[in-house]
Amino acid sequence: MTWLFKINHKILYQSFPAGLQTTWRITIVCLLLCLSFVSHGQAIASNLTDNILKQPATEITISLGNSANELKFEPDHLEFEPGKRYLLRLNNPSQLKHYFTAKDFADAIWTQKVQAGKVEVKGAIHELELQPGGEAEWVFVPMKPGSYELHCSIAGHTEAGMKGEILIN
Ligand SMILES: [Cu+2]
Repeated sequence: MTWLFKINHKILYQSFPAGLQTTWRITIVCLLLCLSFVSHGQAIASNLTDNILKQPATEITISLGNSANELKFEPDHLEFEPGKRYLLRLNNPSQLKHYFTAKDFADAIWTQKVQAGKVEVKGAIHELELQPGGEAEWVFVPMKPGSYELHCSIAGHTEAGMKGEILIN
């Protein structure tokens, strides 16, 4: 590979008029610098991802409603630190269907997976629907600090108090 590059370089170099040779040399240096930065950056990124995925996940549980069928999240305030790996366990102990809706929060995290029963979903998730007795596990890494709202999008539930706040800080 190197010899091929050298030959190509030499041929190209000699084919340029004298004035352009310096420009060519500078271009090559810049190109090589760029390439080394890009590959270095990628190496750092993949190391980071590897390290984060090896982290044991911090477990946090949230209930959507409760056994008395009160319309609230328990707890209704969650806090996460950016760059740490979390396992959020969601459950619905009530007799009503509920949603965990937190679109801006979902945009501020990197989701590794959502698992419900024997199904594992990868990629971006914005909303989870939990049937009575339902359970789900959400594994993610918070990325963007901020304060995000959480609510249940079933008609009337947010108004009745089924809302909360999620902080990444
Ligand atoms: Cu609800």
